Amino acid sequence: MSRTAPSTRTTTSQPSTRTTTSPPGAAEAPAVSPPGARKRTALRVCPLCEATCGLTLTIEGTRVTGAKGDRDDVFSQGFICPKGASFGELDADPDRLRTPLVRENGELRDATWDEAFELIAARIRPLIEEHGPNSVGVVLGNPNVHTMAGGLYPPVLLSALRTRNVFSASTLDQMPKHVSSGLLFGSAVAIPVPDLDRTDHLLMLGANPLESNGSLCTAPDFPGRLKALRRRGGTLTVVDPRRTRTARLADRHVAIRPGTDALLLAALVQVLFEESLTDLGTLAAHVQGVAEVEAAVKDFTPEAVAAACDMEPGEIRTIARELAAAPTAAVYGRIGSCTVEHGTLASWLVDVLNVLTGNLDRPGGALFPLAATDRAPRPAAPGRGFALGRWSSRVSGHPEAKGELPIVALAEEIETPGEGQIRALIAIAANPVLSAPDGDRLDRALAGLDLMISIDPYLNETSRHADVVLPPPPPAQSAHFDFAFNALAVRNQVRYNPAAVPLEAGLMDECEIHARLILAVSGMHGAEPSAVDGMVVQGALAKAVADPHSPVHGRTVEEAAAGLTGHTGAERRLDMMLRLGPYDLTLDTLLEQPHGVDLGPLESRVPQILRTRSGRVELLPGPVADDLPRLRAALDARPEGLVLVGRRHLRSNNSWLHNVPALNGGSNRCTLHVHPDDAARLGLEDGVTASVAADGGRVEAPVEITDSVRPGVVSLPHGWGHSRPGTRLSVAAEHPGVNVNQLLDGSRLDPLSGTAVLNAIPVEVTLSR
Ligand SMILES: Nc1nc2c(c(=O)[nH]1)N[C@H]1C(S)=C(S)[C@@H](COP(=O)(O)OP(=O)(O)OC[C@H]3O[C@@H](n4cnc5c(=O)[nH]c(N)nc54)[C@H](O)[C@@H]3O)O[C@H]1N2
Ligand SMILES: Nc1nc2c(c(=O)[nH]1)N[C@H]1C(S)=C(S)[C@@H](COP(=O)(O)OP(=O)(O)OC[C@H]3O[C@@H](n4cnc5c(=O)[nH]c(N)nc54)[C@H](O)[C@@H]3O)O[C@H]1N2
Ligand code: SF4
Ligand SMILES: [Mo]
Repeated sequence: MSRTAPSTRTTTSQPSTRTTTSPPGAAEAPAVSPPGARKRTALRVCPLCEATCGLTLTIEGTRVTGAKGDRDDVFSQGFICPKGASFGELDADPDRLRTPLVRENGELRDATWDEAFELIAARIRPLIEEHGPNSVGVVLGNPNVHTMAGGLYPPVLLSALRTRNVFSASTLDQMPKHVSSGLLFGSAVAIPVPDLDRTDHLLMLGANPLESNGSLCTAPDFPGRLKALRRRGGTLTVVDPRRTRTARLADRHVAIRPGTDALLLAALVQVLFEESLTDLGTLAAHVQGVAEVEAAVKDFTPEAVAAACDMEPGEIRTIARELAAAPTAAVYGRIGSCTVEHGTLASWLVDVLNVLTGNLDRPGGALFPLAATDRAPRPAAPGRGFALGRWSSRVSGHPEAKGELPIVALAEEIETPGEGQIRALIAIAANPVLSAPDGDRLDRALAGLDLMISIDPYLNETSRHADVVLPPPPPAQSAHFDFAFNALAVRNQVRYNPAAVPLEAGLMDECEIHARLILAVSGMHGAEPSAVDGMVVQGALAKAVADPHSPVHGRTVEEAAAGLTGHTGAERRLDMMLRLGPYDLTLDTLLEQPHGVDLGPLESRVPQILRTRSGRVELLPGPVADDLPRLRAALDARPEGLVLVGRRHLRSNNSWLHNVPALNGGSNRCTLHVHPDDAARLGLEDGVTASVAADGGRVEAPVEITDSVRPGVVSLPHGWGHSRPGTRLSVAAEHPGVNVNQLLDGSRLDPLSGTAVLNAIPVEVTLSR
């Protein structure tokens, strides 16, 4: 079928969704639907969380007026949550920027795209020439994993800039998992995913998929899949200091003391050895270091960890025995096991348990997905391994991980004079003023930059500091492909959506924004943006034609390039990746199958996926062994006072959905959850204002008394604190909430991954007067 065939179900003729790579600005469609505009539908994968549900959008004229689950979607089969349902409201948010902004005499004003990119080119090049590549910092935020532009262009930007000052939301999130995977499997992106639909037993730590809809485990209708696990006789154990909606679904809920999961997991490993319950099965031939792990955990008996975890030793033994006895089982840890003092050790221990019980890489256990845009598999061979700390941050000497420095170091790298000081910052889809520790300090640091550029649809707490704001169009006007989440999905599948409505006059496709930014920072301002994609395609094909395992081996680059289809540079790159990938797919195949292509259940990938130097799973990596004494020291820790943990709400998404009326208010509020016993002791009543103090600062929030938190634990959500001046977030500003990350000064982190400690923070809570 040809590329122009409608790939969405339309009831009127499909408008051209072709995006231009020539200078934009020409009117393509009216911004507001004419009265009586015909209704049609279009398919679009939801970009608002990792579940990647297929939506059917109702479109009147050029406006999205409704969104429901796409029943025919090969993966999500009609599932949707309230965030997906408000896609239209988000898309039409009147506060979204519809023109670039540039700073003039201290004030931001509307500008043309040409003005914006000219300003960037004129200001950034002299800076780089005078102060070197590290004078430009880059911050990549979470929505980059939810957009095509964010998947395709930041790597190109970083290689053009050659800066070491790279920061991202990963060091507020999953970097511990990347590091543990890098060390265990030789690849930071080889992340085993629990086989939700086939497992007999799921041990889940620090995750609340009934609110978050899942993370590092892409599974539309995660709640339904957990219920199905129970229905088929499987068991679910949830470890969480809060009795969450997920915990209420479980056979067993363990209200662990926050921050102690690594101790619990080490004790589970110890019991497996002590009671001879390890059984690696066919994996054994591919694993080294089992005896070394046994020796390393021998002090971590259930009796030794019980007091720190606040659990009974007998319960720990039972959990270990159940895990070993289950026909198949998966251990899965997320935010509450990552953004803590021992995040990398906990992430490592999760997979040590999967290995020792023979569940790694087998159906029903934890498996490595194979995405449509992954490289085609090749024969197993030792790899180069994973190196940590190849360089360090300038001011505090934090080691890099996966090419990034800890985001907690961003402010000091801007503030501290000297060679390598960050003078210009490019923030793409990132709001670290609210998402990262000590936003007040970051606020001051950002205000002192020579140049700041934000690619962001909103003028918010972070982008208000920019000298140039480049707004991407609303999601309905962007094509969509999940580069990140297909590689983390519980089933191999692939979907592509062209833009559902044409680009509004005056807006620019986000891929083109990125391409033009790359040209501007690399001294090529004025060149055609398609040149960026052309260079990437040339480079990738040159490698592929020389690679004996590639489907294009032996052909010329020109031949291979001539076969690519796609209306935009981004589409051609996607087509190339699909053709070089494992499934014999092309862009045309995906356009012909708009509800997606199911590629089957996850399959074994060991040893072919391993990239360690030994070619095996290296079960006790050196850096992990070196960090164990720090965990041993935690055996004796007994925090006296209260500790703080976070929480997510189904109708939230980090810091940026509070401007959508349907998602703000109701039960989604920035309150301090306090257990009734603690409330009584502290003299707090429901609704009073409490003052919460920690080593980084103090905030005030209304108290909500609930026994869903365990005694000794209080909880505040993140992403709130929309009270700063100079933003354009009219709805969010009405219920601003407080910024929980103001309680942190950035000094607490997991040393192996550089990830900020955001959970298990000692706090003092008092009645506010
Ligand atoms: N205390 C505490 N802090 C946390 C967490 C926690 O659990 N507790 N969680 C952490 C986690 S897991 C994460 S991932 C981080 C997230 O932190 P960030 O990466 O900073 O992400 P958001 O807060 O979601 O902000 C996203 C920004 O992207 C913009 N945006 C939205 N859509 C688009 C788009 O299509 N294109 C572009 N270019 N921009 C877009 C939004 O306007 C917003 O400015 O927060 C972390 N912070
Ligand atoms: N609705 C909604 N969905 C989202 C997001 C959102 O903001 N809102 N954000 C998205 C993003 S960026 C991510 S990374 C994912 C995160 O997805 P999840 O990891 O599922 O995130 P949370 O819902 O924060 O669940 C973390 C749980 O860890 C618990 N916890 C805290 N400290 C500890 C501890 O020390 N030990 C244990 N065992 N548990 C602890 C908390 O009580 C909480 O219930 O969600 C994504 N989906
Ligand atoms: S679960 Fe996630 S992907 Fe699905 S509709 Fe809700 S926000 Fe969108
Ligand atoms: Mo995240």
